[in-house]
Amino acid sequence: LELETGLRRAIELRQFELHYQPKASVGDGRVGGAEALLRWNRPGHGMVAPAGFIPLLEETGLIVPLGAWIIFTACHQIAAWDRQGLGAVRVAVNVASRQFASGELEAVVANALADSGIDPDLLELELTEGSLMSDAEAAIATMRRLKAGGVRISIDDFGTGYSSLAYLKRFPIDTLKIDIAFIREVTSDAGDAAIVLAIIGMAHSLGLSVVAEGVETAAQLGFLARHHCDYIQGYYFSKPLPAAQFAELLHDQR
Ligand code: G
Ligand code: G
Ligand code: MN
Ligand code: NA
Repeated sequence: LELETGLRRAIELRQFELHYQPKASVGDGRVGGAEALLRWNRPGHGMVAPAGFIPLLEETGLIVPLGAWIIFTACHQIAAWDRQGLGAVRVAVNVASRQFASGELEAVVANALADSGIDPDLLELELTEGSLMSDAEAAIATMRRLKAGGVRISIDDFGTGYSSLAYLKRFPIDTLKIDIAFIREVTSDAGDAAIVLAIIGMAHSLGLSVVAEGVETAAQLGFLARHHCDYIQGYYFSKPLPAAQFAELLHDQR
């Protein structure tokens, strides 16, 4: 209850911010995008990562208005980097199940795109298998309307949920993000290596791009490069960064 009160106040007091973790192209090492990750600048606790409070935001439904703020903020950040001459940066935002099923998502996205004036193609929505499979037909309809608005869609934590392959081919998505669980031991565990290769091969056959999450070592990157993974995200390249630091990184690579 104390945490819930804290979260409500945090929204009113604007204590949330977004950090941005670079996604680097495996081919040339350049940063073309980022994943926006929520942080709570909680007085007396420092910068709090969301694993401990996202579930409560979902339970209470607070994730719906906060999720709208997240999409709005990400779109305006894309516009700001563009104005600063830092180029077109694609930003992915995580969409919670409850937010995906809220019935408000398309309107929220449309408003954020219109208000920021960004190219819709620069906004990516990361959806989980759980959001998509609870009512797959409804999810396909929602995704089609979102895609009609020009945004990109990826499936997050791919391989840990329960998407059926039959649906995968029907989902109007652009990208699969391979869950960190398969990357961690990809260079030493033959089973994980086989799964990662299968995901990359299947994604490319379906015309999808692939992001590997949680890449921490040069050996993991080497494996992914040899097997034609498209993008990496992970501490090997960079932790999630405050917007100003992410801008410096963009500036340095120009
Ligand atoms: O940085 P990390 O500790 O940032 O994130 C922990 C978990 O919280 C991850 O599963 C991530 O998907 C989730 N998360 C981070 N930011 C957001 C967000 O803006 N919205 C939602 N729904 N989940 C988020
Ligand atoms: O949305 P998703 O569940 O994919 O959230 C990504 C989570 O993974 C965030 O909590 C982020 O901080 C974390 N993360 C990003 N890169 C790495 C990494 O290289 N190693 C580990 N252990 N976690 C990472
Ligand atoms: Mn994610
Ligand atoms: Na993930």
